[in-house]
Amino acid sequence: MTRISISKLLHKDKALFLAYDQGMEHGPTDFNAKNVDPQFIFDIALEGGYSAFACLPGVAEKHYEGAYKDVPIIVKLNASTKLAKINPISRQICSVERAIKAGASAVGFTIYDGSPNEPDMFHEFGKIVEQAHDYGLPVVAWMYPRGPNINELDNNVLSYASRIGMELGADIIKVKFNGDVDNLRWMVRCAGRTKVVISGGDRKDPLTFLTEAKKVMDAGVLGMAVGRNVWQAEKPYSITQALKAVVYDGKSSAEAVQYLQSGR
Ligand code: FBP
Repeated sequence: MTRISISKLLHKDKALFLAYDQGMEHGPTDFNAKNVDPQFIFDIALEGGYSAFACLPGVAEKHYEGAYKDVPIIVKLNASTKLAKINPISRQICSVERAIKAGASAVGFTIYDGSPNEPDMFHEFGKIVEQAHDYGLPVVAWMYPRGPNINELDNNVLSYASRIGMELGADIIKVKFNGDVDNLRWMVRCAGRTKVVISGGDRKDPLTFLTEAKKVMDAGVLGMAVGRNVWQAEKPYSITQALKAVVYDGKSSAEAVQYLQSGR
Protein backbone atom coordinates (compact mmCIF):
# COMPACT_ATOMS: atom_id res chain seq x y z
CA MET A 1 0.00 0.00 0.00
CA THR A 2 1.32 3.45 -0.89
CA ARG A 3 1.89 5.78 2.00
CA ILE A 4 -0.02 9.02 1.90
CA SER A 5 2.29 12.00 1.49
CA ILE A 6 1.78 15.03 3.70
CA SER A 7 4.57 17.02 2.03
CA LYS A 8 2.13 19.38 0.27
CA LEU A 9 1.04 20.63 3.70
CA LEU A 10 4.56 21.44 4.85
CA HIS A 11 7.13 24.16 4.47
CA LYS A 12 10.76 23.39 5.34
CA ASP A 13 9.41 20.00 6.51
CA LYS A 14 7.35 21.71 9.22
CA ALA A 15 3.64 22.42 9.54
CA LEU A 16 2.24 25.86 10.24
CA PHE A 17 -1.52 25.72 9.72
CA LEU A 18 -3.79 28.71 10.04
CA ALA A 19 -7.08 27.50 11.55
CA TYR A 20 -10.33 29.30 10.76
CA ASP A 21 -13.13 26.95 11.80
CA GLN A 22 -13.89 28.88 15.00
CA GLY A 23 -16.89 30.65 13.47
CA MET A 24 -18.61 27.27 13.57
CA GLU A 25 -17.04 25.82 16.71
CA HIS A 26 -17.31 28.91 18.92
CA GLY A 27 -19.49 31.35 17.00
CA PRO A 28 -18.84 34.92 15.88
CA THR A 29 -17.94 36.01 19.44
CA ASP A 30 -14.36 35.14 18.41
CA PHE A 31 -14.48 37.76 15.66
CA ASN A 32 -14.19 41.51 15.21
CA ALA A 33 -15.02 43.67 12.19
CA LYS A 34 -11.80 42.63 10.40
CA ASN A 35 -11.34 38.94 11.12
CA VAL A 36 -15.01 38.09 10.55
CA ASP A 37 -14.15 38.38 6.85
CA PRO A 38 -12.60 35.15 5.50
CA GLN A 39 -10.62 37.19 2.98
CA PHE A 40 -8.77 38.97 5.78
CA ILE A 41 -7.67 35.53 7.02
CA PHE A 42 -6.84 34.17 3.56
CA ASP A 43 -4.63 37.24 3.04
CA ILE A 44 -2.75 36.44 6.25
CA ALA A 45 -2.38 32.79 5.19
CA LEU A 46 -1.04 33.73 1.76
CA GLU A 47 1.14 36.75 2.54
CA GLY A 48 2.18 35.31 5.89
CA GLY A 49 3.42 32.07 4.36
CA TYR A 50 1.38 29.49 6.26
CA SER A 51 1.96 25.95 5.06
CA ALA A 52 -1.82 25.27 4.98
CA PHE A 53 -5.18 26.77 5.91
CA ALA A 54 -7.99 24.89 7.70
CA CYS A 55 -11.64 25.82 7.21
CA LEU A 56 -15.13 24.46 6.71
CA PRO A 57 -16.54 23.82 3.22
CA GLY A 58 -18.62 27.01 3.13
CA VAL A 59 -15.56 29.23 3.50
CA ALA A 60 -13.61 27.17 0.97
CA GLU A 61 -16.37 27.21 -1.64
CA LYS A 62 -17.00 30.94 -1.40
CA HIS A 63 -13.46 32.29 -0.91
CA TYR A 64 -10.78 29.83 -2.08
CA GLU A 65 -9.90 31.36 -5.43
CA GLY A 66 -7.18 33.20 -7.35
CA ALA A 67 -3.84 33.59 -5.59
CA TYR A 68 -5.19 32.01 -2.41
CA LYS A 69 -4.87 28.68 -4.22
CA ASP A 70 -1.13 28.90 -3.56
CA VAL A 71 -1.96 27.95 0.04
CA PRO A 72 -3.15 24.33 0.41
CA ILE A 73 -6.42 23.98 2.29
CA ILE A 74 -7.58 21.37 4.77
CA VAL A 75 -11.36 21.18 4.50
CA LYS A 76 -13.07 20.00 7.66
CA LEU A 77 -15.69 17.34 7.10
CA ASN A 78 -17.49 17.53 10.43
CA ALA A 79 -18.71 20.29 12.67
CA SER A 80 -20.45 21.15 15.90
CA THR A 81 -21.49 24.31 17.69
CA LYS A 82 -21.68 25.64 21.22
CA LEU A 83 -25.44 25.99 20.84
CA ALA A 84 -26.41 22.33 21.18
CA LYS A 85 -26.37 21.34 24.83
CA ILE A 86 -25.68 17.66 24.20
CA ASN A 87 -22.85 15.25 24.88
CA PRO A 88 -19.91 16.15 22.64
CA ILE A 89 -20.37 14.97 19.09
CA SER A 90 -19.25 16.29 15.73
CA ARG A 91 -21.02 14.70 12.78
CA GLN A 92 -20.00 14.63 9.15
CA ILE A 93 -21.42 17.58 7.19
CA CYS A 94 -19.33 17.35 4.03
CA SER A 95 -18.20 14.48 1.81
CA VAL A 96 -14.64 13.86 0.71
CA GLU A 97 -15.76 14.48 -2.89
CA ARG A 98 -17.28 17.87 -2.01
CA ALA A 99 -14.07 18.84 -0.19
CA ILE A 100 -12.04 17.90 -3.27
CA LYS A 101 -14.32 20.03 -5.48
CA ALA A 102 -13.74 22.93 -3.08
CA GLY A 103 -9.99 22.54 -3.62
CA ALA A 104 -8.94 20.47 -0.60
CA SER A 105 -5.37 19.20 -0.36
CA ALA A 106 -6.33 17.38 2.83
CA VAL A 107 -9.43 16.76 4.90
CA GLY A 108 -9.94 17.41 8.60
CA PHE A 109 -12.15 15.79 11.21
CA THR A 110 -12.67 16.43 14.94
CA ILE A 111 -12.99 13.51 17.34
CA TYR A 112 -14.12 14.02 20.92
CA ASP A 113 -12.42 11.01 22.47
CA GLY A 114 -14.13 9.81 25.61
CA SER A 115 -17.52 11.28 24.76
CA PRO A 116 -20.50 8.92 25.03
CA ASN A 117 -20.80 9.64 21.29
CA GLU A 118 -17.26 8.50 20.54
CA PRO A 119 -18.35 5.35 18.64
CA ASP A 120 -20.30 7.42 16.08
CA MET A 121 -17.32 9.67 15.40
CA PHE A 122 -14.96 6.69 15.12
CA HIS A 123 -17.32 5.06 12.66
CA GLU A 124 -17.57 8.12 10.40
CA PHE A 125 -13.86 8.80 10.67
CA GLY A 126 -12.98 5.27 9.56
CA LYS A 127 -14.95 5.70 6.35
CA ILE A 128 -13.45 9.12 5.73
CA VAL A 129 -9.89 7.85 6.10
CA GLU A 130 -10.66 5.11 3.60
CA GLN A 131 -12.22 7.49 1.05
CA ALA A 132 -9.65 10.28 1.45
CA HIS A 133 -6.75 7.86 1.12
CA ASP A 134 -8.30 6.38 -2.02
CA TYR A 135 -8.00 9.89 -3.49
CA GLY A 136 -4.47 10.26 -2.10
CA LEU A 137 -5.53 12.96 0.38
CA PRO A 138 -4.03 13.13 3.87
CA VAL A 139 -6.35 13.21 6.86
CA VAL A 140 -5.86 15.61 9.76
CA ALA A 141 -7.66 14.65 12.99
CA TRP A 142 -8.42 17.16 15.73
CA MET A 143 -8.07 14.77 18.71
CA TYR A 144 -9.89 16.57 21.50
CA PRO A 145 -10.84 14.45 24.54
CA ARG A 146 -14.15 15.78 25.84
CA GLY A 147 -17.18 14.58 27.77
CA PRO A 148 -18.85 14.44 31.16
CA ASN A 149 -16.18 12.19 32.70
CA ILE A 150 -13.16 13.47 30.86
CA ASN A 151 -10.32 15.61 32.18
CA GLU A 152 -9.32 17.13 28.84
CA LEU A 153 -5.79 18.08 29.85
CA ASP A 154 -4.82 15.03 31.89
CA ASN A 155 -1.52 13.51 30.71
CA ASN A 156 -2.89 10.00 30.25
CA VAL A 157 -6.01 11.25 28.49
CA LEU A 158 -3.94 13.34 26.07
CA SER A 159 -1.52 10.52 25.26
CA TYR A 160 -4.47 8.14 24.83
CA ALA A 161 -6.02 10.59 22.32
CA SER A 162 -2.74 10.73 20.48
CA ARG A 163 -2.61 6.96 20.22
CA ILE A 164 -6.26 6.73 19.13
CA GLY A 165 -5.57 9.13 16.27
CA MET A 166 -2.72 6.98 15.07
CA GLU A 167 -4.65 3.71 15.45
CA LEU A 168 -7.60 5.14 13.49
CA GLY A 169 -5.31 6.03 10.60
CA ALA A 170 -4.90 9.82 10.80
CA ASP A 171 -1.86 11.17 8.97
CA ILE A 172 -1.60 14.20 11.23
CA ILE A 173 -3.22 14.73 14.61
CA LYS A 174 -3.91 18.08 16.13
CA VAL A 175 -3.77 18.01 19.92
CA LYS A 176 -3.69 20.39 22.86
CA PHE A 177 -0.56 21.04 24.92
CA ASN A 178 -1.03 21.01 28.70
CA GLY A 179 2.39 22.48 29.51
CA ASP A 180 4.07 19.15 30.30
CA VAL A 181 6.89 18.79 27.77
CA ASP A 182 7.80 15.24 28.82
CA ASN A 183 4.22 14.16 28.29
CA LEU A 184 4.20 15.82 24.87
CA ARG A 185 7.32 13.83 23.94
CA TRP A 186 5.42 10.71 25.04
CA MET A 187 2.41 11.76 22.95
CA VAL A 188 4.67 12.07 19.92
CA ARG A 189 5.97 8.54 20.61
CA CYS A 190 2.41 7.25 21.05
CA ALA A 191 1.49 8.69 17.65
CA GLY A 192 4.20 6.66 15.91
CA ARG A 193 4.43 7.65 12.24
CA THR A 194 1.39 9.88 12.55
CA LYS A 195 2.62 13.45 12.90
CA VAL A 196 1.59 15.78 15.69
CA VAL A 197 0.65 19.46 15.49
CA ILE A 198 -0.33 21.61 18.47
CA SER A 199 -3.33 23.89 18.61
CA GLY A 200 -2.93 27.51 19.66
CA GLY A 201 -5.77 28.02 22.14
CA ASP A 202 -7.13 31.28 23.55
CA ARG A 203 -5.25 34.44 22.75
CA LYS A 204 -2.25 34.93 25.01
CA ASP A 205 0.38 37.63 25.21
CA PRO A 206 2.75 37.16 22.26
CA LEU A 207 5.84 36.27 24.29
CA THR A 208 3.99 33.54 26.23
CA PHE A 209 2.62 32.22 22.93
CA LEU A 210 6.05 32.15 21.25
CA THR A 211 7.69 30.57 24.30
CA GLU A 212 5.08 27.81 24.22
CA ALA A 213 5.64 27.38 20.48
CA LYS A 214 9.36 26.91 21.03
CA LYS A 215 8.73 24.37 23.81
CA VAL A 216 6.45 22.24 21.68
CA MET A 217 8.71 22.38 18.64
CA ASP A 218 11.64 21.24 20.79
CA ALA A 219 9.51 18.32 22.00
CA GLY A 220 9.51 16.95 18.44
CA VAL A 221 6.15 17.92 17.01
CA LEU A 222 5.69 18.58 13.29
CA GLY A 223 4.38 22.07 13.89
CA MET A 224 1.44 24.15 15.02
CA ALA A 225 -2.12 24.80 13.90
CA VAL A 226 -3.12 28.19 15.25
CA GLY A 227 -5.99 30.59 14.88
CA ARG A 228 -6.94 33.15 17.48
CA ASN A 229 -3.38 33.96 18.58
CA VAL A 230 -2.76 35.15 15.04
CA TRP A 231 -5.92 36.64 13.59
CA GLN A 232 -7.07 38.22 16.87
CA ALA A 233 -3.60 39.77 17.36
CA GLU A 234 -3.10 43.50 16.93
CA LYS A 235 -0.36 42.73 14.38
CA PRO A 236 -1.24 39.40 12.77
CA TYR A 237 1.56 39.68 10.19
CA SER A 238 4.22 40.41 12.81
CA ILE A 239 3.20 37.54 15.06
CA THR A 240 3.23 35.36 11.95
CA GLN A 241 6.83 36.35 11.17
CA ALA A 242 7.81 35.59 14.75
CA LEU A 243 6.02 32.25 14.73
CA LYS A 244 7.64 31.27 11.44
CA ALA A 245 11.07 32.04 12.92
CA VAL A 246 10.31 29.55 15.72
CA VAL A 247 8.48 26.85 13.73
CA TYR A 248 10.31 26.90 10.39
CA ASP A 249 13.74 28.12 11.49
CA GLY A 250 14.08 26.82 15.04
CA LYS A 251 14.74 30.27 16.53
CA SER A 252 14.23 30.93 20.23
CA SER A 253 11.29 33.00 21.43
CA ALA A 254 13.77 35.71 22.49
CA GLU A 255 15.08 35.88 18.91
CA ALA A 256 11.59 35.76 17.43
CA VAL A 257 10.10 38.65 19.47
CA GLN A 258 12.12 41.14 17.43
CA TYR A 259 9.54 40.66 14.66
CA LEU A 260 6.87 42.11 16.94
CA GLN A 261 8.55 45.50 17.10
CA SER A 262 7.49 46.57 13.63
CA GLY A 263 5.07 45.61 10.89
CA ARG A 264 1.35 45.17 10.97
P1 FBP B 1 -7.13 28.22 18.07
O1 FBP B 1 -5.65 28.33 17.77
O2 FBP B 1 -7.85 29.50 17.82
O3 FBP B 1 -7.35 27.64 19.46
O4 FBP B 1 -7.71 27.18 17.03
C1 FBP B 1 -7.43 25.81 17.17
C2 FBP B 1 -8.70 25.02 17.17
O5 FBP B 1 -8.42 23.64 17.15
C3 FBP B 1 -9.63 25.34 16.01
O6 FBP B 1 -9.29 24.64 14.86
C4 FBP B 1 -10.96 24.98 16.60
O7 FBP B 1 -12.01 25.73 16.10
C5 FBP B 1 -10.80 25.33 18.02
O8 FBP B 1 -9.45 25.27 18.34
C6 FBP B 1 -11.59 24.38 18.88
O9 FBP B 1 -11.38 24.73 20.19
P2 FBP B 1 -12.24 24.13 21.36
O10 FBP B 1 -13.15 23.08 20.81
O11 FBP B 1 -11.25 23.62 22.35
O12 FBP B 1 -12.96 25.31 21.91
